[in-house]
Amino acid sequence: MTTAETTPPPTIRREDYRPPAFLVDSVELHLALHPGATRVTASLTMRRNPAAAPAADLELDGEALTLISSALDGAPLEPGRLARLPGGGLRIAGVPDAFTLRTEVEISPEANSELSGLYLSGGNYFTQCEAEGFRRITFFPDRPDVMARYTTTIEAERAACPVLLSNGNPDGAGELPDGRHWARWVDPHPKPSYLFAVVAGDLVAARDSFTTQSGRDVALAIYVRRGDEDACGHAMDSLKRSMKWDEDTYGLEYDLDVFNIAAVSDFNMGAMENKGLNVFNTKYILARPETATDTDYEGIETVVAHEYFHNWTGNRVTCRDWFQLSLKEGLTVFRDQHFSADQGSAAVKRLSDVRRLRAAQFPEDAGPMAHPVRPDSYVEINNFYTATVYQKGAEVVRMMRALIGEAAFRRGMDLYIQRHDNQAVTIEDFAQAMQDASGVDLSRFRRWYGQAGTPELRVRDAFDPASGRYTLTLSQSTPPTPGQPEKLPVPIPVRMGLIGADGAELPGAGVLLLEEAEQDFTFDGLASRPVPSLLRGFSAPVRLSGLSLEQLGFLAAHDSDPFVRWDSGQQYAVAEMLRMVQEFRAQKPLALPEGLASNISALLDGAADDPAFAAEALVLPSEDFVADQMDTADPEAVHAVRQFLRASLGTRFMARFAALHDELRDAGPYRTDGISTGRRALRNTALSYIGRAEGGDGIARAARQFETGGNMTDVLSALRVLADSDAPERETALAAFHARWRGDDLVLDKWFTIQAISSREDTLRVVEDLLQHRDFDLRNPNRVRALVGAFAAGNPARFHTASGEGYRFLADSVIALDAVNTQVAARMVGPLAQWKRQDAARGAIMREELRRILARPGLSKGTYEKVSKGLA
Ligand code: 0A1
Ligand code: ZN
Repeated sequence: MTTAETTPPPTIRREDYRPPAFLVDSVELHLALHPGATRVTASLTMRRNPAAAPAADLELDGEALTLISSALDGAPLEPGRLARLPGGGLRIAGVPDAFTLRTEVEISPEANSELSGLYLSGGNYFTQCEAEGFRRITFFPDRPDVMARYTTTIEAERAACPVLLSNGNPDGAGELPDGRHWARWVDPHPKPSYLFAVVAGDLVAARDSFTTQSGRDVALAIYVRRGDEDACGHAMDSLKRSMKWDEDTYGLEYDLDVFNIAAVSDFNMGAMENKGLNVFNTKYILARPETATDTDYEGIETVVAHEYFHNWTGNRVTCRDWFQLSLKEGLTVFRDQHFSADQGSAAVKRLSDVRRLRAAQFPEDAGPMAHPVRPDSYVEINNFYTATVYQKGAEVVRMMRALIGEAAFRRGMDLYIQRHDNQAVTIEDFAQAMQDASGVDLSRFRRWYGQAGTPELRVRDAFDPASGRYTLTLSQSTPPTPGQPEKLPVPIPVRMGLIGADGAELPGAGVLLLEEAEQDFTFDGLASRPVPSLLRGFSAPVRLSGLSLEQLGFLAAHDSDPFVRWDSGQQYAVAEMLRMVQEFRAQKPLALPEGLASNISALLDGAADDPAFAAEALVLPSEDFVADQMDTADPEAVHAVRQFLRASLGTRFMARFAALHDELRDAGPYRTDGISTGRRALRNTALSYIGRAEGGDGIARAARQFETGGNMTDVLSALRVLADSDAPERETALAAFHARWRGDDLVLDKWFTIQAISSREDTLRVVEDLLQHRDFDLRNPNRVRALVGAFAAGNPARFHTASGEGYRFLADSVIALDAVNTQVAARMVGPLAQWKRQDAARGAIMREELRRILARPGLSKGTYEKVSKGLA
């Protein structure tokens, strides 16, 4: 895992893909669990791959394994035929065409702070094998195109581990001497090693069942720590709705007798789709009204659906190699977004998906780690679980569906699964199925998979009153990205409409397909110049420019498409904020722009009709989003402008915000339907404005809401207002929150985050103190993300403090983390690598800090890749 100072780790290239020399038909695994020394015995039934170049020797991946014994077809292997490979793998010389290999290794779950392979969390055993964790459990050709049938036997001490779980269906259990017991699991479906899982420990299950469309009963269970079984209802309900949705939408039925989920508090990511045994970060399972926010509830629904949907898109049909990661991830995100949209307000769901794409993926696509949805090379695959592979990948699938139509897309999915069930395939195979099912030529469209960078879409228009002809000129270009200086045009579906001066929709709405660098589209028979409504529903992941402030204001008020209405309002605000940033830099006094004020006023007028939409639209564009539109960011100026606007809008509309805050109080029990969450969102947006207003009673309101709030959404919104203030109520509330929730790690994460993202000037000091807090733990990824991640990625004003202390803090954290958990460490580097966006002075310090990290001996290859690419 670590690299010598002098030799940079190797780059893996897509073009170097070769089929595996040996295949594994079946795997018989036996795990004897002990915290410090677990014995893993693996019997692999193997044969030469007829489709591969012949190889004399067998090479297996392995990492952090102690080899105890090995035998080929029952005969112990003489040491002379065995060699250890540099990374820890094994080479066996001169193997026959077909054979059974048996190896016995020892591993230490206790010593595994990487949380990849088999590890301990709170005394219980969990595994994480994607992408390359199985090699930390046993010697194996650990690559997704080797698909095998697994039988797994687990044995452990009964008292410590009453629950023993693995993939597939249960197939026997029994007692052993010395208080130990065993359980066997058989997974009938061939799978790649990254989908292997074992969970063992003292867990309790919340249970339910689901009857599939063909009438089979599936036993559902969610395993959690004792005491948490009452917090699984929302996850279970989301699971059953996902199972039903996949049947209704794609005819896809679950394929085992049991579906198990286990929740763990120490986890590198959100969750993992292991076959029949999903492992989840507790953050995406546990929810009670008093501990989880509306955002948490939404996250649970989405992630449960995502992992469930992987059963077909990812597990039954898997990836040939890791360059194809978006084959499963882009498609599965597309599916979970579609599912969530179907559960509530599709329009509001789309806004928040787009907001997330712009916040995470657009900057990535414009930065030093920019890569195509199907990358060409990597050093550490764990660095490529990115917003580009996931979110942009989903946008590409979405565009494909728009191009070929819904019915053809469904036929394409059927064909894809029918053709490739139980295979490890490529993105090309997916595109081919869509092309064959639709008859639409997608050859140009495939550029979306190979080209990095966010296309820029520009619009010009002209109207000829004499002929009534309106001409829209659309042009596109994609900026250069590392390794890709020249870009080709990509097909961009632009869903659009035309709006008349009175705000009415005119004929001519449809989808324009921009395929060339520039194209004209004409509309005849118009009485006057219309306003174009472009990119309805955000029909393509591009940056749109060319509309005037006036047109944006008009669209924000009149368009029938909620996405364009929301986005035009946001773009309007961005334009004004950029202008104000210039004024601030020129030390001119700031004033509230009347146009912006009247947009907000109009939103407030209509707020009651659609509170969820109003809540989204009333929030000003984030500091990062505004800075992202500048040639050189100015975090201080952007922060000052945004705070000024929040305060002046709060002051101007105080009475109306106060009325919303009073009227929208929850009546009755907590509910998570779209109406209820929309009302809470709007109410808390109002509170946040009042909290900044001059002469307002925001602190008193927040303090009251903090004390009496009946759910975490309201309590946390109130605490956020207090934590941002200098009021004495701040300390009292933070202390009370800590005292009340110190036993609940997910809630305690919120306590860390709220302090890390406070706009107060002393935030960095506070964060540094929190790093020493007895409840802080560098080994827990959620806690690290809650404090270090939230500060570096969620508090631009304080992270980019001119002194460079924020940068030093992050570099120190990365260095400390790299010795504990390299995956989490590498993921923290991002904000430092964006130095080109900052001014020269900040950029120089950021580079200095990156160099300091790079100079550390024994740096992991993941962190090395992020830092060295960040410096380039
Ligand atoms: N396949 C999972 C994501 C995942 C990736 C890597 C992990 O460990 C390093 C864990 C989870 C998903 O898409 O949900
Ligand atoms: Zn996934």
